[in-house]
Amino acid sequence: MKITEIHIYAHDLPVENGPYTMASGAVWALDTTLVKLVSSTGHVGWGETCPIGPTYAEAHADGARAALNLLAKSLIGSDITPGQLRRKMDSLLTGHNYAKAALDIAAYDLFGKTLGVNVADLLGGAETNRVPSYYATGVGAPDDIARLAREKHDEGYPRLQIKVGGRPVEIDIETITKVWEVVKDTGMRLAVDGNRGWTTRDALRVSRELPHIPFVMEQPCNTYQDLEKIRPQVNHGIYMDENSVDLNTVISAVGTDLVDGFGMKVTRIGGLTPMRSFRDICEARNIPHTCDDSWGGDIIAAACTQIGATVKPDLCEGVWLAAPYIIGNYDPENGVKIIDGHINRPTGPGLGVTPDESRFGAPIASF
Ligand code: 0XW
Ligand code: MG
Repeated sequence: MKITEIHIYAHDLPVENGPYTMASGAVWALDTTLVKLVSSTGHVGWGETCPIGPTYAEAHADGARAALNLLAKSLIGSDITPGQLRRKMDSLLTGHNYAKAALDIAAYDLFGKTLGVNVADLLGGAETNRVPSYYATGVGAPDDIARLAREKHDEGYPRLQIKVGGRPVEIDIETITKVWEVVKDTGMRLAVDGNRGWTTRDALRVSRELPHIPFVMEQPCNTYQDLEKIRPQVNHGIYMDENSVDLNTVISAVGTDLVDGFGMKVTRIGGLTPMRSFRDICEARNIPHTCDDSWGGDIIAAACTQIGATVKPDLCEGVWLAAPYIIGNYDPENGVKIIDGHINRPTGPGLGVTPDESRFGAPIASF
């Protein structure tokens, strides 16, 4: 089966009750890019990629669209199987994983819809139809974040990610301490995400001053080398997020015992094809990880949920979705939602969601 049409769409996702804040700044609206693949059998598959602004990672919306334009014109007539598509894309463009990811996700959706098989089954099989999520707080005042922690625990979230960085580290220490006072007897797991915002000095100080609080430090500092520097000196587990840009980096980080886990983004690593290899590398070394993305609507949400459902349950640190910040769903019927801190996995063929494409307007490019 061959790809006969590719359409690229741009769509605005305003942040409900924004802004969303991280160490690197605040975002009020996100610019997402969708791709629609049509096959020679008339089946349709959707993909999406939505960088959270231009400074979170080496990714931005116009960059995704430029790369997708370049790729799409040479992919008409290619086989729809994700593995073959992956190699073809790599022969046309080096790097740009976050753009290729949209086509890779669309190929899984298309392949699944063509076979009448759900994407989780294509990825090895779902362990659950109720996938745990986690809540990410944003950078905020200590008392506000502690209040939010209680609220999210009561809503049923099994895990909380506290955002820190970009301000005096004393406020971060106070925030973590106040959250711990609220959740310490609840079993709620904690990650403290610096989003590259701490110096190694700050990370060492936090770990020294809070040895009794069992959080993991997610991407505390800017570089891979920063993590190597603090690794032998901290009390807390280290999770890598932004630095894990490709499978090669993941193999090095796992193989050298640099990290205890990952916050992983499906689009950063290049889509569901490399994400399934990542999942298997982690399982081989018993390493927990999330299955997230930086932002995105129902297509990204479904892709993260499908792969998240296939992770060995005791290694699954949850699937983060932007859904709480987005008004409505692309798919009015099977849109992906978080209920009681968990996500009901869409079980229909492909990703299990079918967007109402009238929401996206006319394609910005068609091939
Ligand atoms: C919480 N997230 C998964 C969503 C935002 O894009 C940031 C990200 C993270 O963990 O860094
Ligand atoms: Mg993170």
